[in-house]
This record gives sequence, C-alpha cells and structure tokens, in this order.
Amino acid sequence: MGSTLISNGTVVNADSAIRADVLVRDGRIVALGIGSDWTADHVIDATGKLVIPGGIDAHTHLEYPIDGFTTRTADDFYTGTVAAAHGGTTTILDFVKKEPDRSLYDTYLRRRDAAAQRCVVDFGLHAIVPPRDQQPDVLDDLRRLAAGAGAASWKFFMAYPGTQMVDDGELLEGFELAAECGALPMVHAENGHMVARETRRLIDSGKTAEHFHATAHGHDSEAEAVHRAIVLAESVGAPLYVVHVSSAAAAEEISRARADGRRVWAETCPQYLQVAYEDYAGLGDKAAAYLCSPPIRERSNQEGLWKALVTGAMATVATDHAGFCLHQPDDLPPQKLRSPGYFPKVPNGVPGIEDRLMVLWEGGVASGRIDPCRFVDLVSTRPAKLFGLFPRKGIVAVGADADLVVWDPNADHVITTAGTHMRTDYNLYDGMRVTGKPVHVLSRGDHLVDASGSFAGAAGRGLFADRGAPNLF
Ligand code: DUC
Ligand code: ZN
Ligand code: ZN
Repeated sequence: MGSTLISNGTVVNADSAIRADVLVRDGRIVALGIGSDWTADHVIDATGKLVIPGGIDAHTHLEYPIDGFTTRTADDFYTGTVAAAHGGTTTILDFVKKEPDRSLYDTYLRRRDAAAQRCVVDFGLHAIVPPRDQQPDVLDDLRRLAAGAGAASWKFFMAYPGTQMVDDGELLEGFELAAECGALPMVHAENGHMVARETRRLIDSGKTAEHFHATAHGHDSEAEAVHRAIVLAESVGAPLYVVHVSSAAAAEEISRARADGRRVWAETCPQYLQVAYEDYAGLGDKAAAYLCSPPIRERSNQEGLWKALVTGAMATVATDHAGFCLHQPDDLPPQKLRSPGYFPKVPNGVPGIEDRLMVLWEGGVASGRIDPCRFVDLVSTRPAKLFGLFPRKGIVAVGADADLVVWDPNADHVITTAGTHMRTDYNLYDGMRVTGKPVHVLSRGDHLVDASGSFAGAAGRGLFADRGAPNLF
C-alpha cells in the first residue's frame, strides 16, 4: 500500500484550520507536522489547497428497491460510490428495507454482502423499521442489529400509510428500545395521513400535474410530524435524528427543541438549500425530475434552513441520493416519466451524491454564511460522531483512516450532467458555477481520484464500516 505525503496544505477539521503536512501509511494517517522533511512513495502538493476529512454521506439509497421490490433506484452500489468518490465522499450510509419474504435481519445481511461486492468506498447501513404487521418480532432484530451487527441507527417512516408508515405506538416502542440499546432512531417526518388526504383532494379536483406533489406535502405535515417525533422520543428518553428536513417550519421545531435541551439532531439536503419549487413548477412533466419527499419547497423557505445550519440547529447535510432517470434506462423500467401528468406515481427521490460538497461549499462557505470548519462538521465530522464512525473517520488526525480530500477553495468549475458520474440523465445543479471542488480523493490511503479526474478504485474495495454506538456529544 505504501506511503503518501500531502504537503503544504491547510488541514481543516471541525474545530481548527492549520497549515500542516499529512503523512499516510498503510491506510492510516501516521503524522501531521508543520514544514516536515518527510519523504514518501507518493507526494501530493496541496499548496493553496485545503486538506479535509473525506465526506460522509449519512443518507443514500443505492440500488434501493421500490414498487414492492419490482424495480430500484438508478445507481447501484458501484456507480453510486464511484460518483460519491468523485464528489469527495469516502463513506456512505445507506438503508436496508425489509424484503417481503425475509426478516429485517436477514435482509440486512444480504444487503451488506451486496454492498461489500460493489462499493468502492466504505459503507454502513441503517435499518428501516417496518410496520409491525410486516414483521411482528422486528424488535428482536433491532436488538441484534445494534448489539453485534454494526447497525445502531434505525429509521422509522411517519409517512406512507399502508406500506411503510408506523403508528405512534410503534414509534414509542421503537424509540424506547433505541434508548435501551444505545441506538439512534431516525425519522422520515411527514404526517402520512395529512399527505394522503391532501393527495386525494388534489386528485379529485384534477390537480395531478407533477408540481402538485409539493402541495400534497405541506409544510404543516412536516412540522407536525417533527414536533410529534420529538415529543415521543423525549417521553421515553431517546435521542432523535430527523432526516431530510425540508421546511423552515420543521427546522424551527428542531431549533426550539434543542434550545430546550432536547437531544434532537437534524439533517437537511443540498436540494432544499439550493433548488426551489419555482425552478420546476413550470416544467410540466419534466418537473418529475425534481420530485422527492418531503418536497423541494419555495425559494422563500431556503433562508430558514440556512439559518438553522448557521445556528447549529441543523447538524448534518446529507443527500438522500435516490436517483431515477428521466428517460428510460437500458436495464430498468421507466422511472421519472412513467406516468406523465400524474404526480402520485412519480418515484420519489433526486440524485446528488456527487454534488453535495460542491453545492454546500458554494451556498455556505463561498457565500460567507459558514466557515470551512463548519462545512467540515456538517459533511463529515458530525455524521461520523452521530453514526459511530468517529474518530476512525470524520477527522484529519493521527490514527484516523486516511480518508482525505484535497479541496481547491479557488476553483472555477461548472457542474454538468455529462461531467458527473451518477447514472441519472439529469443533474439538479447542471450549469451551476462553483468555486470549491475536490481535486484529490483518498480512501484509506488509496488515491481514488486525482487532479486530472482519473479514477483508480475497483468494485468491492469499499469496506463495511463497523460502527460503534452514536457519540452524541
Ligand atoms: N424518503 C427518503 O428518505 N428517501 C426516498 C424517499 C423517501 O420518502
Ligand atoms: Zn424519507
Ligand atoms: Zn431517503
């Protein structure tokens, strides 16, 4: 494996930025020093660049089954992690949805094997907790997942009644078990009944065009579910992680709860910060490209999310990467355009695994809202802590995995669909000019992406990240 020296860069961690050389040997960081005279097999000159811990995307859906397991998202574990690496993400945390004829635990083992065969960067898996009628003994599986299988993070859906939604009793039981096992419960927070009722009303009045998806998924339904999840978690002494917060009203609920000392952390996504309802409302069928749940909301909503990032109410930025092609891919049934003019049938999800760091840098750091340390915290350190990967990952420090990104803070780069590696045939940020981008990406010391963009990773080199308990401090 050999050694690598990254010289003359500015090492940025969540709490400091210092000029330092970084020496890597056998996959780990072995020394940090100022003005060193170290030699190595391989030298990367980082003059004028930042050296940051590799991005950790805590929310992805690669080869994720939908429609009763009849089809899946466009990127598989290989294409998705190749794209992740090009964007500076060296660890992903994906989701396990219980298969109809298998327990959650057995599904988890199968998916872990599948990911191990194809991932090019390290990965972990969160479990999605099915409604109790799909697996009456699911709590036993959750115990096993937290105890020895490296999955002490469980996601509960408060939306999608009849398929994935769990009721308040199931939430309480699951949260209570999480508190007992030291696991971190996660919620997709939308009131499923409110969304279903509004969807019905829109259909009945003929309002089925793609952009009405956003009307169906109102701010209130998200804020209500966030509030309820916080109260339920608090009542049984559990911490809580709210995924993909899209509404400023929901962010306000989190902000208030944290100010009251509640143990709640939240994630938002680049699409909610950078893209707006106004960008797709007039696109007709093509608006399908933008549909995800919760939805991409009005431009006026964005500032509230930025405020939550600046104040610390929002803890992480992940992608919720669930890419579907607009035009039919060769190997899968029609995706985004399978039922033009009828939003309830559009698969929910947008791509972004490769864009996350560049988009957050532009809107956050380049625009002066946050500094590079906060950026690192949002994209790497905090997810590493919350999901039991720290300090092995999420920090540039001696002993940590050499998951490193050499970041150019003065780039002049335009994001394009053709220039990115995700399988989707569109990119929400196509044409966006960015001033920060990854130029070298290392995963456990392997130089996966170099300044010319050439890629040196193979399917299956990514390792399952054996995660510990969440670090909530
Ligand atoms: N929620 C997600 O987290 N991802 C895709 C679809 C959804 O509803
Ligand atoms: Zn969700
Ligand atoms: Zn998701």
